[in-house]
Amino acid sequence: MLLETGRDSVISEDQRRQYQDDGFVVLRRVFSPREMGLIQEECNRLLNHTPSLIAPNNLRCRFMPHHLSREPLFEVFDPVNDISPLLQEVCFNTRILSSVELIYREPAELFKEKLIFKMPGASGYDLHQDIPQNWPGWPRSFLTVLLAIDGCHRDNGCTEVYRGYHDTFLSADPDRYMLPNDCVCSTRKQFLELEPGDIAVFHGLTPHGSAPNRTDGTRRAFYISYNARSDGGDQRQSHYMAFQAMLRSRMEAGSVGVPYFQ
Ligand SMILES: O=C(O)CCC(=O)C(=O)O
Repeated sequence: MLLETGRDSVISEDQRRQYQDDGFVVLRRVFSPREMGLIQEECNRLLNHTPSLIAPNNLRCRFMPHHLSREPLFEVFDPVNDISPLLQEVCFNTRILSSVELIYREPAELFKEKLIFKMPGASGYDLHQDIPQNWPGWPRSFLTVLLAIDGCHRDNGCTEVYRGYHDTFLSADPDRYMLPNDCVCSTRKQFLELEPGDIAVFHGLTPHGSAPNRTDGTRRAFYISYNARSDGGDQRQSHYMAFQAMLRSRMEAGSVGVPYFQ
């Protein structure tokens, strides 16, 4: 066990209410500078010492174009726990898990996890809701804990969320994942500006996106998603099987080479 033990839930009743009302909440200094040093080193190890993993045909990896040159930049490991015992420990750390369980008022299950390296110049994400409307059985209780590994600010493309839309799908077309910008009101936008060790929790229907990283440093963040146990139980394995089958058929149709998982 590398992370500190002994601290339980970090969410107050007021913060829980805020999550219910707004669809997101920010919790500060959940992990200490020492813990964040370990997590940052782990991200360096994953990026620099496992270069054979990072390939367009590896189903674990995705790339994002540079916002100006369109050059593809490595973006994400999804999943990552099977190659990082430390990040797996983060997903089950009681500070996170008991906060999520207080929100749910019942046990939580890990649904998926992804480690995003937003490289210098990487494009942002268009506005979307995480729960795909056309994916039957996707748990409605799906939420994401965003752990800031580097400082997340406006200049490096922090996640931007919109308050109070988390009880409904916004797209009129269930097959359209990305949303038009005018389906949300700009006055409801909040930039999730976070320091390393802070977390934000946001609901799977909270519309969000981000701007490009316009700095010369990476902006790493760990996105850990859960569902309430009563909402389908432990679905992580079945989710990844279905997700990778979808990626595989997309890649095969796009003739980018033979997909594999490593
Ligand atoms: O990290 C970002 O820039 C946003 C990521 C995001 O919106 C997502 O993964 O759903």
